[in-house]
Amino acid sequence: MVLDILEYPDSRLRKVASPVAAVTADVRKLVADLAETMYSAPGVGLAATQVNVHKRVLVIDVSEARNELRVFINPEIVAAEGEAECEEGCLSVPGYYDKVIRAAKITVRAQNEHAEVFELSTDGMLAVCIQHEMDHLIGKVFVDYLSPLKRARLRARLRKKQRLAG
Ligand code: GNR
Ligand code: NI
Repeated sequence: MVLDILEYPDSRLRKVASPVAAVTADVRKLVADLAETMYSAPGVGLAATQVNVHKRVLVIDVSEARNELRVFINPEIVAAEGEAECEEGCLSVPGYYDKVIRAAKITVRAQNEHAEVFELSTDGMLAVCIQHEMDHLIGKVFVDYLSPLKRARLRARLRKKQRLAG
């Protein structure tokens, strides 16, 4: 089922997600819906927070063919090193793109949809995406990293968009 995606500055994007106690059928249904919503958007990742479900679950597919779904339940970053800048966008901030500096290499520990614990060390787009999605789970959006001036301009642009829509 394709779910609605919350848009900044919706206050529900600020909620902190709770850990998943057990990977039940409900959680697997959430994973399937997140994947369907991500592919339909289309986006390279989606966190449960963005569909107003406040559980520590996210999905990512950075493959060109869109056939390498990665599921992260209760993700934790266990190591991070270096810095890298990447132009980011977000399905919750449609039409806005800007550079963000994050860790260049990370090791993340999580569970998959079968409740199996795995550890992944990665860099590049996948590392960026994991950090971007994990921020959503703690109520953080990539525009929080922008300068106050840039954020003020973005807010003005969004108010104008809302006025035109309203
Ligand atoms: O689709 C998305 N593209 C993207 C591009 C650069 C850095 C991060 C991302 S994640 C984003 C989907 C999204 O909003 N996930 O939360
Ligand atoms: Ni996002």
